[in-house]
Amino acid sequence: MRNLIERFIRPGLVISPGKMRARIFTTVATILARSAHSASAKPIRNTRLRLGTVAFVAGAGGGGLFAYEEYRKRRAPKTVLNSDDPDSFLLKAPPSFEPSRSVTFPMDMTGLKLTLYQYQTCPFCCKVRAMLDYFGISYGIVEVNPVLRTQLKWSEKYRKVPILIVETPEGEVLQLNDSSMIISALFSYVQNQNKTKTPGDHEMLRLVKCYPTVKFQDEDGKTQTEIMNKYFVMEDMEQDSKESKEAVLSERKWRKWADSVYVHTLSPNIYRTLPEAIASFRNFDRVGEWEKNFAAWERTLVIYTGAVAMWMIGKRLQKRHHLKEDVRQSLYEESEYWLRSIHQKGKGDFMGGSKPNLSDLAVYGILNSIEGCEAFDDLAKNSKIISQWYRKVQQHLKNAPNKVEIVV
Ligand SMILES: N[C@@H](CCC(=O)N[C@@H](CS)C(=O)NCC(=O)O)C(=O)O
Repeated sequence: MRNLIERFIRPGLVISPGKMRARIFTTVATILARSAHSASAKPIRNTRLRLGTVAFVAGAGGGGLFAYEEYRKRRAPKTVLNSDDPDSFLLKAPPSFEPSRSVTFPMDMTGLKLTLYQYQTCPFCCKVRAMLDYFGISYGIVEVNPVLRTQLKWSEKYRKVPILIVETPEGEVLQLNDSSMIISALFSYVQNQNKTKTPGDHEMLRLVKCYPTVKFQDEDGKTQTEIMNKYFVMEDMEQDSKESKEAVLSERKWRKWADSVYVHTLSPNIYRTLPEAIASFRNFDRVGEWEKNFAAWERTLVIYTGAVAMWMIGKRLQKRHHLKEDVRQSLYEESEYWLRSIHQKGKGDFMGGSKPNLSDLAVYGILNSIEGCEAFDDLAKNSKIISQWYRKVQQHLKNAPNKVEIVV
């Protein structure tokens, strides 16, 4: 039985599932034929014994087949169903929503017109804004109604925020989905521009094609989508030193940690109890200036239905992401882990050393999204992350290029 399974499940052996099944059937049939042959070649003393052997081998074969199928479901490489058309980034025209606010940096040399579709207090949107502010890239903001989401109706396939609309000087209109992809693509663009010193040399479309969306079936057969390379900054690493390669890998690792671990500690904390969930939504109402963008009934609807829904969802998320019974402890522990890792690196106040890198900006954005909530105040009292790191990133952001905010 073990041999049978081992024969098919050799690590590193990639063969198609069809071929694999055919092989199993052939082998089970061979074993059955061999056992029948060897049984008929010798004098038969006990017919029952022979039948028993055949039944055992057939059972073992069936068991092996079952075990293999189970194994295959768990281990099979994710089946790529299709990857998006490379031109799927292109829109015929920008969506018709006018920004309600615009952030302008007079020194912005990108030549791009950016419009961010966002929720002011969504951690992924805060990550994008932190990056844009830090590098002095101008943008307009369209605040999306979190319940009705009217402002996203134009987006055919993707219905999450942030979405960034990029209008290039050549007249192309691009739709960029997913905070990490947006950050990587924009950062790559700015880096390349700085290197070539040709602000007019636009290559945004070429860059975004490095981040295709791929659909695949996960182990439970559900269709999932993934944006390839979203933590990769597209730049020439050939001539870079070993030290800077390590820095690139570390930045990538921590950006991924921010999205796959740290961000998941937020919701169960800010929606920990129903009163806390309502208070959090009231804070979003205030910080997001909802009174400017939404009708009074919309705000009330969002605050109360949102709070009840998120309080219930928060419990599920707590289990799914294996947070502690006292969810605050998970928030404190992950925050301390981040801070400790910076200290262990010993290169400066930030993960990026003496100045924040993209992972610092990602973790900052995530925490910034809950500033004003009870969970943030508790974190400030119970972890040094706020005083020793967060406020320092905030200071760097304040020192970033001159910023002019215009409320339209
Ligand atoms: N991986 C995405 C996640 C974006 C995301 O989940 N955004 C939430 C808001 S915080 C959203 O739009 N949710 C709406 C929905 O899931 O339908 C990113 O990094 O941008």
